[in-house]
Amino acid sequence: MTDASRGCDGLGRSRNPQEAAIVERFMKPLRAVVSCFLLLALAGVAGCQAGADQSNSVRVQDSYAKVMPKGTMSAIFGVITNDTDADVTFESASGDVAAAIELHEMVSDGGTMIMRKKEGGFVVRAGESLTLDPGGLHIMLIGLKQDLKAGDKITVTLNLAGGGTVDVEAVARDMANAQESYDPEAQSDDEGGGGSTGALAGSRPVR
Ligand SMILES: [Cu+2]
Repeated sequence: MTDASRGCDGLGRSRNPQEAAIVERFMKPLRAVVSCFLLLALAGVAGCQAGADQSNSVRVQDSYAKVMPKGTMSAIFGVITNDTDADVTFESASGDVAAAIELHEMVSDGGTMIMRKKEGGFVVRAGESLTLDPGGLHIMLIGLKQDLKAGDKITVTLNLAGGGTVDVEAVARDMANAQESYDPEAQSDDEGGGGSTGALAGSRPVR
C-alpha cells in the first residue's frame, strides 16, 4: 500500500436533491485526503498533473449494465485496467443516465449482502485490473432517467482523483441470473441460486 494510491482531492459530485433520500441510505462520506503535492513527493510521478494523459492508459472494458426500467436503480460492471506505472483512484462517477451515480461495493451485514458506497473510491493498482461485478464493486445508477433495455448503450464518466476522467460505455444486458437487490430492505427475492453472479442472498463471502 502506498499513500499515493489515495489520490488527490477533486470532488466533482452533484446530486439531485430529489434523490437524496434514497442516496443517503447508502452513503458514506467520501474521503480524498492526500494532496497532489504529497502524491508527487511520494510517488515521483506526474500523478495528478497528468489527468488527461493518464486516462489514456486507464480503460474500462467489457462494460455492461443491468436491464432495468426508468426510475429504478441499476448498475454498471466491467473491468478497469491500469496500464500506467502509478496507482489510480476513481473517486466519483457522473453522467446523465441517472439522477445519481456512485461507486459502490457489496458487503456482508449480519449474513445479508448489502451495498454501500466504496469508501476511498475504486483504486486500481499500477499495471493491474479491477473487476466490477455483481456481488462486488459496481457503478451504481440511482434513479434511471430512461428505460434500460437490452442492447441499449449508456455512457458514464469515472472521475480520477486529480481531475482526469475515463468514460465507460456500457451495453445493457438482461441479467436473469443476477437478481441482486439494490435495496438493503428488499432482500427477500429468491433467485434460485443461479450462477456465480447470482448468489447475493447472504451466503457470499465479503470481498
Ligand atoms: Cu450499489
